[in-house]
Formats: sequence, C-alpha cells, structure tokens
Amino acid sequence: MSQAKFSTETAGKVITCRAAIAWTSNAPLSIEEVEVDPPKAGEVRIKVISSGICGSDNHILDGTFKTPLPAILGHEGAGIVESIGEDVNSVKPGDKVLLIALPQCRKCDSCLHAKGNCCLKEDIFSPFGLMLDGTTRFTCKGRKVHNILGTSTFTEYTVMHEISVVKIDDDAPMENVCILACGFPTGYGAAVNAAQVTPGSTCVVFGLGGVGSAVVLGCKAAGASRIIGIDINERKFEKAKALGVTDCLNPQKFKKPIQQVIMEMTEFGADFTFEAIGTIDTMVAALESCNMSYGVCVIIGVAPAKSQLSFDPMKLLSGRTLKGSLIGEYKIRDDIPLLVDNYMKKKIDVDSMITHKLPFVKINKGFELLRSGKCIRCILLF
Ligand code: PAD
Ligand code: ZN
Ligand code: ZN
Repeated sequence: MSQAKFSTETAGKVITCRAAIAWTSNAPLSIEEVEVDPPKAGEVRIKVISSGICGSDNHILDGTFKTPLPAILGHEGAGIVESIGEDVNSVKPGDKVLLIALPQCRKCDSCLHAKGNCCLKEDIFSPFGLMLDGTTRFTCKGRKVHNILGTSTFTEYTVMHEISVVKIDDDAPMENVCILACGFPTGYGAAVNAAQVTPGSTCVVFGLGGVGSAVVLGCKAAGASRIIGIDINERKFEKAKALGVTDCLNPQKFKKPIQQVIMEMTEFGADFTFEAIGTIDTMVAALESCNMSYGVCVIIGVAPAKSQLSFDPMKLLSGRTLKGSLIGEYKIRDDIPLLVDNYMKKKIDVDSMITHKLPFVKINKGFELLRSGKCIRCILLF
C-alpha cells in the first residue's frame, strides 16, 4: 500500500494559502490569500487535492440557495489530513479522506435509525456557515469568512468536523475520487437506495447534469430497461445516451406538458421518476410522470429558498410515493468507503461523469462550464 506524504511542520500553526472567496452572490469568485486556523477539538485540517463543482454551489452563487457570505464554497472534495484536533479518533495526519457536506455523528436520532442519514449536526436546512462552536477557521484581509455546509473545498486547506470527514483507501485516485463526496452518491443512491429501482422498470430522470447522470448510472445498475432523460440542453443527450439513457427529450420541443408526453410514451406512467434540477415545475412534472398507483418520485434538486411545492393531493391518494433524498441516503462514514472500494474495483463507473479538469485558479471558468451546460462534472485540481 502506498503511504500518502504529509508534513507535520504546520500542525498547530495558522496556514496561509489560497482560496476562492464568494464575497457576494452573482459575482465571480476571487482568488485570495487566506489564513486557516488550526483545528479545534473534534476537528480536522485537510490539504485539499481535488474538488468537483456541484449544482448546489451554483445555487448559492446565483442566490437561490441562501447561506451567509463571504464564504468559501465547495463541498465535493478529496484531500489529505494535515493535522487533527483533540479527541479525533477516526482519522490521522496523512490519511486520504473525502470531504462531505452531510455529517454522520453516529449519535443523533437520525444516525441511530437504520434508515436515517440526515444527521442532526448538519448545516444544510438553515446554513449558518460556521463550525458547531459558532466560529470560523477562515480569515481573509482581516475579515472572518464563512464556511459552506461545514465543508469548504475551494481552498488549499480547510477545517472540518471529524464527523463529516470520510477516511478512504490509501490507493484511491485523488484526482477523480472527489466525485464520490457528493454528485455520484447523490444520484446513484437516489436510484438504488431511495427509489430502489427494480429490474425491467421504466425510469425518468429530469436533469442530465452531474447528479442526473449518476441517477442514470444507478438506474442502469439496478436493471432498469428503459431510462428516459429530460433536459432543456440538448448538448447533454450524447453523453446521457452513452451512460444508459434510452430516450432523450427536450421539454421545450413539445407543445404539451412533458408529463403528458411521458404518460403517452409509457402508457401508464413510469415506475420511477427523479428530479435532479431544483425547480418547482420540474418537481411537479416528475411527480405527475410516475404511475398513479405504484410510481415512486424522488426529489433530489434543491429548490429556491422559501419556495413551496403545490400539487393536487389526489395525485398521491391513488398510491404514488413522493420522497426526497439527501446524498443518496448513504450514511456517509459507513457507506461511502465501500463505494470508493467498488469504484477502485471498477464495479461503478464514476470517471465517465468527469468531463473537465481545471487548475483551481480557473474556478470561474469551471462555473461557466457548468452554467453553459458544456460539462457534466468539472474537477478542480489543487
Ligand atoms: P447541473 O447544473 O450539472 O445539472 C442540472 C441540469 O438540469 C442541467 O443539465 C440543465 O440543463 C438541466 N435543466 C435546468 N433547467 C431545466 C428544466 N427546466 N428542464 C429540464 N432540464 C433543466 O447540476 P447538478 O447535477 O450538480 O445538480 C442538480 C440538482 O441536484 C441541483 O438542484 C443541486 O442543488 C441538487 C443536489 N442535491 C443533492 C442532494 O443531496 N439532494 C446533492 C447535490 C446536488
Ligand atoms: Zn453537491
Ligand atoms: Zn448524527
């Protein structure tokens, strides 16, 4: 086994490094020099090696997902532990880790439940952008800078709680494995865990970006025989077909609502539908596209702040199931290392989702690629 290289020279000291700061929404990120404090008790300081850019980061920048700014965004990272605070037992300096926005404290109601993964220590539903003790480890130009969902990966060094840090195999390929910190498990797990897609079934995936592509891979792995992919950006269709989508539809090309088109294509509606975009309209369309009696609709997309989902409750009375899924219902510290092992054994195809790699300093170009739909997943390398 190869041993990761690390230095303990910086342990206990403030590290000065580069980070991309989001000073306000709807503006480019700016690469700045930041000071990163040493980790406190229960915390881990990590040298970031790679980070994906997720649709949720873009929702923060366009103001639809509210979290305090200025902040260092990014929540899909892979790195090496630089130093640990007191009482940290599950990782040590030099360990290879994934940096994940959803913790697993193993003590709260959700963590102790066999099915729950929405750890009560998470910072997702009303993000405050600070560590659990109410402070931040980042300073830029004398100003305190928030973290994002306890993660912050758009920086050369970050500090996270141990409960959100997942130790992975020493031989994991660090340039690509970051995708297993958010996009891949979110989509794949929505299919195999949340929906429990069955062999021979028909699935519909709304949104063929990074997360939707991983849903497609999950549906395919579960044996779905028909996978209908929906996107307004037809650039996505070629890749989607390569991943396993059997029919690609652009809703803007039809005069009638897309749910009606799907009902006609599938006769009685799909067995499983997934919303991986984050708009109310597409959530309703996904619900109405699944079979009225036994269809299952899984909401993955993050809807704009304060929006409300509204639909005729009779749509559920007939037997449909509507559910949501966070990071694919994985209990991150228990389950994600196994996904990494399966990736390394080539049992799951994560690499095909990665279409671009850029040096970290070109982060704004990475966001441009995401917004224009030219990429599925773009990875930043540090
Ligand atoms: P992405 O930008 O890569 O993909 C979104 C796709 O949706 C793009 O291909 C768009 O072209 C397409 N699209 C946009 N509007 C429409 C529309 N009206 N109709 C059809 N297609 C459309 O983002 P992503 O894949 O990284 O993220 C997708 C969503 O998943 C986003 O809302 C993000 O916040 C959410 C997410 N959820 C979790 C979770 O745990 N539930 C985790 C990570 C991301
Ligand atoms: Zn994400
Ligand atoms: Zn918990």
